[in-house]
Amino acid sequence: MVSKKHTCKKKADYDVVVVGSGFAGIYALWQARQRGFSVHGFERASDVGGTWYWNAYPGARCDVESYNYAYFFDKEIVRDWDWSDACASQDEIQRYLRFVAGRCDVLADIAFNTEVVSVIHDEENGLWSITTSDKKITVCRYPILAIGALSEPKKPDITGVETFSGEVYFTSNWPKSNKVELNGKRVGIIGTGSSGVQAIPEIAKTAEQLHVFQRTANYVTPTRSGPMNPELVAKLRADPLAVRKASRETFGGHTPLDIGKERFVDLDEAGRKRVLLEAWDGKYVPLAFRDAYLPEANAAISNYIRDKMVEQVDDAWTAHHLVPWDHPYGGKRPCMSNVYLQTYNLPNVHLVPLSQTPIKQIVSDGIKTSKEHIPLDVIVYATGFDAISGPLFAINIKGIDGKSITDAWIDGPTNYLGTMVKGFPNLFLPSSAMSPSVLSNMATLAEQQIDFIFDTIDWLEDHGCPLLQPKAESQEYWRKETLRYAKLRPGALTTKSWYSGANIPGKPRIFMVYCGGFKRYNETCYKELAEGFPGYELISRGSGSL
Ligand code: N01
Repeated sequence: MVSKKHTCKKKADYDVVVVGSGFAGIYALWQARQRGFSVHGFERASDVGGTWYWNAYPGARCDVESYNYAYFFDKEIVRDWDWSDACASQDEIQRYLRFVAGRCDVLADIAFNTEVVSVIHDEENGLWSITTSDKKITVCRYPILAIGALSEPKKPDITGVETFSGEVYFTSNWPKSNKVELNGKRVGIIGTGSSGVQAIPEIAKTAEQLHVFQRTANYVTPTRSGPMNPELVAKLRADPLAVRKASRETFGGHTPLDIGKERFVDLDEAGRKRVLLEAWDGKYVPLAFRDAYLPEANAAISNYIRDKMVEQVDDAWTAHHLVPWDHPYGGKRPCMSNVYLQTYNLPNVHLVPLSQTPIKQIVSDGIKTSKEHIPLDVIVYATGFDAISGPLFAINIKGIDGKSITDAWIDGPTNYLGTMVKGFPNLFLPSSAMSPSVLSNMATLAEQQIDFIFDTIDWLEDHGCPLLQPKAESQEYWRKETLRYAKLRPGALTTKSWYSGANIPGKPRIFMVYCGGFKRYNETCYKELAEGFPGYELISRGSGSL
């Protein structure tokens, strides 16, 4: 089964095993095939899609533009897929990923409904053993864990969770087969992050009463949802590879379209107001200024959004509590919706700000706050994820000397260039910690990281198939770089967010996203490749460096 093209003598079932079939997983399977490797995929869901498979809650859609949050590696795929909306719904994105997987002819390579439970390094042979939920072991040379950064739901940490006798749903694992019927029911939803903000307006349409339990208010700006612009589509289709190249040159990995052209520092008060108003109307207020990352520009943007949020809510008390006064724009992942705030003007929707009236306990027929007992038929948890490191910790991953990833990262994630960890040679972790991941366009990142991973694998094949791992000093350098850029991002180190693990009790507080920009990240990766991986060390066997 091992491919003929490559000369490596190590015996394995496959050259490459890909775990997960979201954006990165599908592209990894295709790249492996293109480059002549034997490959097999595992997926715990019954279909492709990753995050777009599981998060099928009402209202789920991409809050950034789908034509941008899409693959660009294949001209025909770009030509043949029509988005029905600039910000496509969850089911449309899942259908898109199925379409791409079909076009890439990788569906038959994936074992669906098969969860990977352990990934163990075989030091003697320089291989990896993957054990799946059906107790089978698959041996490979290059495991790629394309399991996403937001695939391990946070377990509810509220007293009395198990006592509730009504219906319980999680936005992160919304039922697919049995239709959820909320019509005429008293629903409580906990959480007002991106998922809650999208689900609340939809649930409010049918629920008899909807109580929203909000711990922290979030910034909510308009989305650019709406019909596709034909001129833009033509532009993207004309030369997808050029679009991709240009996206990798930007800060966030987005197609370089209409972001702010003017700099905050060059404008007077009236000029700044004009730019903010234009940006709000054009629905790109977060990027109103070219230097939007500067603290003064960020403060102006934050205040502008707060004012705009207040304007949309009729009741002054509700408006005040829906506005994030405690952190700057971007400190937490901002939310986008054209309908969220107006939902609170409906008579059946009630905000419960937990800063004023915290939840005391969940009881069999509802939720008790410090002020009242709220009877409920349904509780929806939109409480987020054990992000970035959580999905890796859910798998028993063991590297050199049997050391687990959980132990290696006991004080927080450490790696080099966001994809490889010392002690886990030839194990690749796309969209993991210390990469631009969730602060960039994840689709652009999926293509970039998988390209870089396979360029690395090709290099290893050309150099006698050694094992590769980062040097300790490279990891230390990358940790410092990640921290250096986090310090420049307004609110990154002062806001309690899942970016730094603050949503999970006991999790080490480390800012886990590289925010030095996509361009710099891409250049750093390819400088390593061009220079023969000076930041890494090669291992011939066991754990000794060559
Ligand atoms: O999760 P979250 P999410 N008691 O962690 C609250 C992506 N995404 O699923 O802020 C009470 O953001 C918690 O409160 P607090 C996107 O990257 C993308 O909404 O910790 N409340 C918060 O309000 C996003 O960032 C799209 O104080 C509790 C909420 O639950 C990421 O997924 C759409 C609580 C969790 O918010 C995660 O979003 C949707 C408790 N014990 C999601 N525990 C796109 O459109 C938690 N909370 C692309």
